[in-house]
Amino acid sequence: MRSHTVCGVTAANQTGIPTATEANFDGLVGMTHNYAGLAAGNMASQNNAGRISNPKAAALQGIAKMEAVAALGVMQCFLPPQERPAIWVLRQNGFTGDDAKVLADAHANKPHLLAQCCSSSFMWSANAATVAPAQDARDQRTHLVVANLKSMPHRAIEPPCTHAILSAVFADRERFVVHQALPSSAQMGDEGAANHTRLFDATNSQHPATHFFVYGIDTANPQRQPKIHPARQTLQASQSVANLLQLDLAQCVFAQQHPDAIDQGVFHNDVVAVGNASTLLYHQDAWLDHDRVMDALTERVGNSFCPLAVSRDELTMAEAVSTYLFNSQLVTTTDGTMTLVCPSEVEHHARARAVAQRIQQDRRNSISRVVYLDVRESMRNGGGPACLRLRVPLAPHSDSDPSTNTLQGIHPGCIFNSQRAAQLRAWVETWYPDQLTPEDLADPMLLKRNRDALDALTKQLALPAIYPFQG
Ligand code: SUG
Repeated sequence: MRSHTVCGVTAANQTGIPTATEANFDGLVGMTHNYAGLAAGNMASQNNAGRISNPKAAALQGIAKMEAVAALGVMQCFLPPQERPAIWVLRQNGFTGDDAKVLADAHANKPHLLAQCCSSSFMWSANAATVAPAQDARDQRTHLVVANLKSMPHRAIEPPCTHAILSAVFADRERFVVHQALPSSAQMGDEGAANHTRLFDATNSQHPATHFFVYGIDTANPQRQPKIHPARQTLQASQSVANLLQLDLAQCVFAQQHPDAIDQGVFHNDVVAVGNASTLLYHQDAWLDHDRVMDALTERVGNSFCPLAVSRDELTMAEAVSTYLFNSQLVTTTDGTMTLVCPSEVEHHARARAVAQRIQQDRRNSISRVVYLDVRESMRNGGGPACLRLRVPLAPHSDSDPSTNTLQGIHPGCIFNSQRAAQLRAWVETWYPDQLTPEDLADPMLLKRNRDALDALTKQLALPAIYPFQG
């Protein structure tokens, strides 16, 4: 590996105001949040299978996380949960009768299918869609391509509702295009923004942004693929997403995940890399053809490109996977510097914490602060801070001309602020169970409660009907 850890001379200028405002949309944790061991190749999901979950604590951790990130000056928004259990999926699988009978029969005969229908996996909104802002798209509109998540059955049920939610939140068709998920063929596995990073030169708004797509397998050339765990993202899907986003392909870089990394539990690229503006923090063994990838990024991102490699000597891949150092959020704060928002697992791991400190103390990059957040309930299913949020870069706007402010295109009910935080906390306290066991998932009262809770929430947020039960 050639050394790419020292940033270009212009890196110090990265403290300039970002060229585009970025909104972070966190997925609200659902009230059936549980540990069913559903995600093959995701170590935390496998290791915590069967554990009793704490949906209320999980949802409150998510709200506290949003508060902490909003306090850094980041535009914070959120997406409502999906309806669970997905009773319609049970019916598609041949279960009949009223809802209580469907649930009881599924619990008795196909408990794994019931668990899939109860997952709160939509909360990891980094997998909801891939996004490109208006300034990067040929038609000057912001594009969102819903991810098909076809590799994991419990996640493949998310896209229709994700599409309905995103269409309601980004309802302004002049500004936003919400695309349906790609067709779910073997060639088209798409896991959304978890495998996509938009890099740009914060010192030069004229320089086009670079879209970095990472895939697990090229189905036309499949010899280099993992041996143990599934590769979820295909090159073919990444290319189709880039097309739908209306990007100039000259500004896209496609890189393959290292198959050994997938086999060690790197089921998404955001487990080993995080980028912001022209900074890219990543593990040395993240990708095949490391040097080619770095050359391509250096050429496109421009002089301010600031790659920050972490070597395997500093942190093994297994440590990266268990601590989720790279699943931190890297955000530009109001003073123009960057903050690394890490899961508390990093703080409690001496070597991972040392890496975070080393990066923070190195004056050659823009990262001036590290903060630690407790998202333990999500982490136990393999979802760190970065998994919990979908980044939506917005067009640059001038405060003096509010008509150019694309925030106006976002559904106001989904914009997070202190009032909304209080409202969401009260809503969670009212509806969410403290604990959930696998048996609880078959309780018809849980389904009814979930529907009542979602109905109450969508009314509070003034959202249109987005769930199947709302007809
Ligand atoms: O798809 N876990 C999710 C975690 C997603 C993390 N997202 C990002 N890396 N962006 C997954 O593997 C576990 C559910 C369970 O086992 O009950 C789960 O789906």
